[in-house]
Amino acid sequence: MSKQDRRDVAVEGSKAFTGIRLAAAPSYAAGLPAVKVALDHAMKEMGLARSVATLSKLNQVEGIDCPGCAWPDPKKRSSLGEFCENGVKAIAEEATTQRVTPKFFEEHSVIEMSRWTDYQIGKSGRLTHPMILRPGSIHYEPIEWREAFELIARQLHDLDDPNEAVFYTSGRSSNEAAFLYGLFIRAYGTNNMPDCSNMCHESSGAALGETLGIGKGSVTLEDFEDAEVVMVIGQNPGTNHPRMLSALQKCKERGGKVISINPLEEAGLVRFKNPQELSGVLKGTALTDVHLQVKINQDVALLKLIMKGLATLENQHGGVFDWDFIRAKTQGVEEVLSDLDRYSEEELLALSGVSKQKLDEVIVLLAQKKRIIICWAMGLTQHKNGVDNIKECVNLLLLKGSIGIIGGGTCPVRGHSNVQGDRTVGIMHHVSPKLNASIEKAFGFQPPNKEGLDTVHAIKAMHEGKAKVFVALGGNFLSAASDTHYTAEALQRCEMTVSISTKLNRTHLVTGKTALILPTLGRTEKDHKNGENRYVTVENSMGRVHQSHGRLDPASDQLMSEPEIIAQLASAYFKKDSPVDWQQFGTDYGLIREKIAEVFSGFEDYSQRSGQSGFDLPNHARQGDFSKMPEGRARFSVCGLPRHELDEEEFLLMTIRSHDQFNTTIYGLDDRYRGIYNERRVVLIHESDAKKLGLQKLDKVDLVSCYDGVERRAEDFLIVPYNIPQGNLAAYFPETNVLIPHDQYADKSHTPISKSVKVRIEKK
Ligand SMILES: Nc1nc2c(c(=O)[nH]1)N[C@H]1C(S)=C(S)[C@@H](COP(=O)(O)OP(=O)(O)OC[C@H]3O[C@@H](n4cnc5c(=O)[nH]c(N)nc54)[C@H](O)[C@@H]3O)O[C@H]1N2
Ligand SMILES: Nc1nc2c(c(=O)[nH]1)N[C@H]1C(S)=C(S)[C@@H](COP(=O)(O)OP(=O)(O)OC[C@H]3O[C@@H](n4cnc5c(=O)[nH]c(N)nc54)[C@H](O)[C@@H]3O)O[C@H]1N2
Ligand code: SF4
Ligand SMILES: [Mo]
Repeated sequence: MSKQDRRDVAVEGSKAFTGIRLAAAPSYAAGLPAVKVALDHAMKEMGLARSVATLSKLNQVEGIDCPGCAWPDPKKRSSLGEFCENGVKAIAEEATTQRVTPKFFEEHSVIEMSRWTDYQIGKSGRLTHPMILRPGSIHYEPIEWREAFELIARQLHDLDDPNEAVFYTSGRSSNEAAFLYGLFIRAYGTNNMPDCSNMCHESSGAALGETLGIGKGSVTLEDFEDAEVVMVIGQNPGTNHPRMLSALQKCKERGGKVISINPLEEAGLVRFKNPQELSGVLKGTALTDVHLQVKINQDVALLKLIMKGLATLENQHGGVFDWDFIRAKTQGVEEVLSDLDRYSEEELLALSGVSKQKLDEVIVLLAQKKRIIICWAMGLTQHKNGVDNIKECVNLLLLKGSIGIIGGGTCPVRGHSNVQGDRTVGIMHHVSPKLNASIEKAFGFQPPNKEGLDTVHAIKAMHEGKAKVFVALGGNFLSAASDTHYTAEALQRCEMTVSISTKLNRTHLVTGKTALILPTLGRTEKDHKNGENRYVTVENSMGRVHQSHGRLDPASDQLMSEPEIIAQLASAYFKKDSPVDWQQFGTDYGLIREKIAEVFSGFEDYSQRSGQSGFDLPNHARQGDFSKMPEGRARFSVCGLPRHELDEEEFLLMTIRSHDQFNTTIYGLDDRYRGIYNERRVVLIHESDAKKLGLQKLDKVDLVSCYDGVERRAEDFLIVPYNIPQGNLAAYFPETNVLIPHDQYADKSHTPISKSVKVRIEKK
């Protein structure tokens, strides 16, 4: 065998095709096929006993909080199980019986593993021991916990400036872990806290903060029962938030209407067979009343069309806009209404690509309704104008007086199960003088006042050698971030990269000079200490905080909980030289919760109130109270149209999730709801666009982006003709992240432009 060194590590995995099958997309989501797929996954990964132990407690009161998405649990839980197919897949992925042991690392070098697909890497199983990849070595070897902490502490001390370290967070960590992590990072002396939100709902936080004064949504789950209209924009709930379909079903049963705005007609939004109800399994509910097939990133044009139509009706008959609300609670309406006059209907219709007839249906539907909820996700946030996309939704809701009422409001549907909580308890690269003052009061040290790095700027800093240590609490930074090859170089230039992880992923293989893997407990596992089974707490997408209790024996007796790992690292770094007693926080999470309650408002009697179905955090937008805004009012915003200067042969590509993945974790190779089986390297294209390029179904192509004269190439994709607007393409991430330049991101929020990448297609 030829001698290999670290330079041979592959940044992208195997691109070999896996044997595609295409079929018609199903006419409904969920139903019995979902139950079957879920059970197959559970049995294959966990076996019967572990399946029963986990699934019977999933999302039940004081059970395991689903590690999938952040959709909330209903107050009344179903006895048939309160979870979905993808919740089961998330559990099975974590509670798998496969193990990545020291022997595994002895047998497989990082070079060999780097050539596997993400699917193969993930299927290797749970990490069992702390491991180290020493400089120059291509095999990880075991390391004692104590030695690992000492090594990291020494490396952190060796930096010239704490701002040369970067501390990433992914949204699965508990409030307790995230708070302690943020505290350690601030005590160490930096605000370099990029987190997965930066790539996700940061645009929502920025837009909602500026317009309504709170970066979170205003509705509760119960509001769906009272809503007259729910608009689902740029979101695929059938796959990514499956139990949201039950909420839409309830809304429909009470006479509500559902409007979907999406370049794809996602199966999950068409018809839903609720597996938790016998009648649902048999009949199903038609969910979408009107689907507007908008072109990629033309939502602002479409929302302007809707508001123009409503303004015309208001001028004719009145009663369409809520002037009492607008006058009492908002500012800036005149500018927004006069700005609408600058655009012609023809121009906006051509941009948005929707039919006039369907548009009129939506305008009529909205005209007389007030209880309107707008839900959205990555289809709105991951564009250059992501923040404006959301501000335009807020404009519509403010015109209708739909915020701060029962059955109406904003609903950014969050991704990871605790991504919202992590932010609430202090994972934030921006400086908050108020938070710094509270921390100083509670802990007796002064947190740093220099702005920290977000995800895109952290990557740049590492690439430029300005940041040298990368620590990740969860996640898979390399595969999740844009510009995979640039991000790889950034990580490889670091002195040290550290991952606190449950499962093996690509970020463990493309590393700094020294790399450490610190294996941690997952949500499903018992967290025993001093005879006590500890629990953690999380916040769902609607601001409710509750407990999660692990139920399974840990994957290995070497695992440490996330709070304990952070506490040990902090102790190794500070020794005795800190006003914070880190060790006791690592032991007693109740103490962490007491401190959270001291630092943040709304957490009074935290431990006790988080029991049963938990408690709601304060939310002034939900109460319709905008008195804390600078002018005491909610703000309308004038938003421009996005500009995409596309060359003749260029398309706009959205990089989306299949039904068989959780971000960079690939559960399987099928995208059942889109009729695509056993292949991920596909590109969805309109039939007429394919024809124009002389392309046939399953032809092999490369996707190529060209920004600032630099060509980036995603090789080997298969053409799949699909019902998608002309000029638009769709393909899965993370395979397509190689195409997205690291310096292309949203204004203000800095979220990468994952949903509007300019590419051309090259036939092979
Ligand atoms: N099973 C599963 N669940 C998940 C995840 C997962 O990977 N798997 N990920 C979790 C995370 S972290 C997140 S953030 C969420 C993501 O949840 P989603 O945002 O639903 O996920 P995406 O697949 O990125 O889908 C974006 C949707 O927006 C549409 N879209 C794209 N561009 C546009 C546009 O310009 N305008 C409009 N109107 N629509 C557009 C796409 O067609 C697609 O339906 O899901 C969470 N839940
Ligand atoms: N092109 C493109 N890129 C995108 C997106 C897109 O739509 N298009 N979406 C973006 C979005 S919305 C997001 S949120 C990011 C996701 O970015 P990340 O959060 O970084 O990625 P994940 O795939 O969710 O992380 C999976 C890894 O987390 C670890 N893990 C799982 N559970 C736990 C746990 O309980 N504790 C710890 N410590 N580790 C755990 C496992 O090792 C697993 O391999 O990706 C972003 N990237
Ligand atoms: S909707 Fe989300 S949180 Fe609920 S069971 Fe499914 S994946 Fe888990
Ligand atoms: Mo996300």
